[in-house]
Amino acid sequence: MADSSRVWCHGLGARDDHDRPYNAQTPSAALAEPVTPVGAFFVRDHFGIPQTTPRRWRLRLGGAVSAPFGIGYDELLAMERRERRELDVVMECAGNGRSLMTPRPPGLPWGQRAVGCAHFAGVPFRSLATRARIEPTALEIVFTGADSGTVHGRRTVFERSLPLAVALHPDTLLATHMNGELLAPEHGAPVRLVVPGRYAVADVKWLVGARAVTVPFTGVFQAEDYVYVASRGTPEGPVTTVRVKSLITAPEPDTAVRRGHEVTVRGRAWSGDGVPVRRVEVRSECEDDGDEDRGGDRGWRDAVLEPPTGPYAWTGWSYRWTPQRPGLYRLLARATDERGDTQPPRAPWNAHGYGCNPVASVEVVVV
Ligand SMILES: Nc1nc2c(c(=O)[nH]1)N[C@H]1C(S)=C(S)[C@@H](COP(=O)(O)O)O[C@H]1N2
Ligand SMILES: [Mo]
Repeated sequence: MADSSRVWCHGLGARDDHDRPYNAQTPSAALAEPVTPVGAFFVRDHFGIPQTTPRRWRLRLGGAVSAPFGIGYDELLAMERRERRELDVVMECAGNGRSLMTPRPPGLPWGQRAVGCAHFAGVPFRSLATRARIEPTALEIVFTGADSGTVHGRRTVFERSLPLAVALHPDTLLATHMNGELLAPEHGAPVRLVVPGRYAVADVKWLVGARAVTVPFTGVFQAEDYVYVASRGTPEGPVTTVRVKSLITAPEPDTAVRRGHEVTVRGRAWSGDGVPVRRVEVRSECEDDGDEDRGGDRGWRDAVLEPPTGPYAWTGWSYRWTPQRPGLYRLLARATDERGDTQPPRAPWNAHGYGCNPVASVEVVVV
């Protein structure tokens, strides 16, 4: 289960190539930081980075509203000065971990690092929606990006919808800043949507439109891709809430550890919809050792949790481990959230490879 995808090339483009998608995982070292530096933060785009400038940027609010309007960047920043909201948010691609699934579903072969946590600042979408006066018949808001291309043989723009209640939640932001800097082009400059606690496909980058609709939206990224499909059968619906998950950030895979010496196992854990992580447990399994810490549900020990920096941030954890005998060990970590949801022992398979949250593991050698 080693995460060998630090360098991989499927779909990899150049940051300054505006015609092809640029996709990259967060480097492991950056995951040791509570807030992921912008330059290290994973990137996922489908069509390349559209060239928009703050001066030309405009967001249009329309559809089932009684007062449609457009807003420019300066006006949005002026609003932000009055009602700025700042949140630390874990952003995770719904396909993160896909390469752990067997058989591997089609799609980008992400390892476990299509995830990061950043400090976002912006204006609640709710404030603009109030001004547009959404009609009572509206069901969802469709958010539109400035990027477009061909998917499954059809031209499409990047669009994704949210149920009205989620769109109007005070923490659903039109973000202009990430980690105190203006948004970078690859992360959606000048304005992106941030929907804390949902898989990152909801966080529409290069946002240029929001329209209220009275029937469920069936765009390609809503009804064909980014949906759970258990087999080749009928879709079970779009990916929404982030599933509880953990990552081991130390020790690095294949580290050699001296027996009798203490090693601090560290990592991060998070869940969706602002549900706090209640518990992280760690277990060690020795490949050469039949009994002790092996099998079933035995051998799990509680890690120490650090308080997260906010309701949507991840929780740092650590566990002191002193292996007594030499051998090849596997360290496992399992997070449980306040809802009681926990990570399954194996990757839960689905046809597009979404929501992959099996227990985290890393192999180390004790000498
Ligand atoms: N306009 C637009 N928004 C988008 C995408 C895209 O291709 N176009 N990709 C989505 C997906 S699938 C993910 S995982 C996140 C990634 O955000 P990041 O690149 O800032 O990490 O952006 C989302 N927002
Ligand atoms: Mo994604």
